[in-house]
Amino acid sequence: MRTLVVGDIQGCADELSDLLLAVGFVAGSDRLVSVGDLVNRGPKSLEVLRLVRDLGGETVLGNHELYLLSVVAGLSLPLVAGDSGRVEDTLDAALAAEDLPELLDWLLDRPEPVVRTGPWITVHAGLPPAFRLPEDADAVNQAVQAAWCSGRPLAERVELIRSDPRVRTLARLRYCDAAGRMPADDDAIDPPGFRPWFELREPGPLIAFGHWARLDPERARRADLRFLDTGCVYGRQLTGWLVEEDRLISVPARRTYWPLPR
Ligand SMILES: [Mn+2]
Repeated sequence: MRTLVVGDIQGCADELSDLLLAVGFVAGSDRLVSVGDLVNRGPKSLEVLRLVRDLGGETVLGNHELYLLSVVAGLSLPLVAGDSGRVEDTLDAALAAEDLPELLDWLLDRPEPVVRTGPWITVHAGLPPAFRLPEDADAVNQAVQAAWCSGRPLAERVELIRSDPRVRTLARLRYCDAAGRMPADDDAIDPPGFRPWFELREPGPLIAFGHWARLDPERARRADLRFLDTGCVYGRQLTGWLVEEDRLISVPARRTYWPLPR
């Protein structure tokens, strides 16, 4: 049995199929783990959710899954073509899917919906400097699964999850300061007083992460990091990490689905 940890897919179902083919992925025997952001901006979000679920895959919550939840719960309005100033979403097919409730349960009703622990760590964006393993991971995972399974109305459950500052940080962190504070502008490049989160953590267990298509992979080249977001939706590559062989493998995007911001 092999394990493939795949970077940000963002609706690029064709490239996910290409990557599975490239590694000779054996359904039913090999294991698939996603770093999150399965959906949005690419063309086939629903197909990606179904494919990863049907392969028995696991994922952690990315910011785009949190956004999908917000839209489903009526807490955010979906962005449509023509909205001025903001790019549109590509979640329509997922939002209309009859099996969306089952797909959301698959995302959230699991023991480790936010941070996957074990021989290595899987998280969407990163871990702040003081985040303790496994205690803090256990606490946020339990909080999110408990909220999702609380039986409360959907909007209340999603609000509980998306307003949890730990969830927000783990799904969005790029730069922070020594206290774990993030810059006001999420998209700023090298904001003064802040550093990439991994430069502020002591070396520790190996962490697989994504969420940062503009990060130079050389900057994250470290024995205890596997950085997997190579910007497939932006026309670059989809990358996976074959854990047992400790090998990165990438397939090219079939086209540019979205402009890389800035
Ligand atoms: Mn992300």
